[in-house]
Amino acid sequence: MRAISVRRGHPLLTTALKINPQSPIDHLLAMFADWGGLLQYYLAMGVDLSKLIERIPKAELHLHIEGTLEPELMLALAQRNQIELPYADVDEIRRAYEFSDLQSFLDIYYAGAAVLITEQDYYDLTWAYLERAASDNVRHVEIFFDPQTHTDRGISFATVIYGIYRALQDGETNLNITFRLIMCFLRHLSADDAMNTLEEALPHKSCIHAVGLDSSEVGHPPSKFVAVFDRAREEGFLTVAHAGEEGPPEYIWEALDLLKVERIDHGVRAIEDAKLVARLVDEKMPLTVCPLSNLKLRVFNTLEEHNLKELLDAGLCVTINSDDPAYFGGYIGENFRQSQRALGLSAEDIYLLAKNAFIASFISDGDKKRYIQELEMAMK
Ligand code: ES4
Ligand code: ZN
Repeated sequence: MRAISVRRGHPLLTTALKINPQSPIDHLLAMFADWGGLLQYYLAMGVDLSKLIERIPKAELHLHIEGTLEPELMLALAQRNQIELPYADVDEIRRAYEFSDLQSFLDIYYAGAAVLITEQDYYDLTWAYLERAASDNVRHVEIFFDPQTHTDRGISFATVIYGIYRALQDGETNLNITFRLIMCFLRHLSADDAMNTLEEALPHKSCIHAVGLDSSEVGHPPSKFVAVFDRAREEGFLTVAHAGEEGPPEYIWEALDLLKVERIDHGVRAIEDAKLVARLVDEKMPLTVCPLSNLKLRVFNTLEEHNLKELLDAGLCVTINSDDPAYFGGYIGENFRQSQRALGLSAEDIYLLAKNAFIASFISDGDKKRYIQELEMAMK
């Protein structure tokens, strides 16, 4: 299995030598031509970097707080709020997580979020995530929340944001994790709905750093939200957008040119467009990649086939994140560990991925420097 993934996946060999990665003869020729690179690659596959991964300080930049709702908490909140769930126990909930694509996941994800009612629910949800993050040595988080998932059920914007924000403040004080909050618009709903949500958020502007775009990608291009993002930037918000997860590279171009984003969330389909890759490299545009999410939603069939290493080697500012860890089977540490094993990432790759996240974050240059120094200490 592994030899096959080397043949397909080693970008130095395939791009520099223009070999046919499926041909065993070309593979052999390439092995002689780039012995050092291949040797390094094989060595990295066998090395146990889990201790290094565990101890390095991390920043997580792509995390939907609603996607951290573990089955245990879902059941507890359903009971507390007297909500009927279609599941009897934790095992039944986990068995329902049989996704075949983004939409089949989103259907279950929005249904699960219906147990969140009170400010305390939002606090408990966020606090549980922060404790998990602390155990992965996460030092900074930039979390997404989807107000429309809640306000459309009659929950007030204030309830949602106060609960999340209070937990984040407590996390900063008690767990030493700094934070930014990013409000996402659900792209399957109308641009008018998004504009109304933006207006609802304005009284809470000081708590929200940026706006983003998530939910069903295909058929809902960034161009649908130009006016909302223009207004958001006028109001002082930074912008990000999910693009190139299931959607085509054109959506990434639109996110850059029309929504003027600071980061692309996912962006893995950029690889299909060489001009786009060159632009992303040139602009040092970060990609918040989520390997286990992409695996679970079948963006890639196996983790060995994920293009994260290719993107990194192409010079892109790639970061590793967990997206919706309660649904996709792993928090950020697990995303690092499984990616390292499947792709043969070296200690240098791990360092770069962790450093990129601090560089790509929305914290001050002074804080970035401080965290990167911490990272360099942990590498020794
Ligand atoms: C999401 Cl994986 C993913 N993609 C788009 N929107 C989302 N919302 C929560 N998870
Ligand atoms: Zn996401």
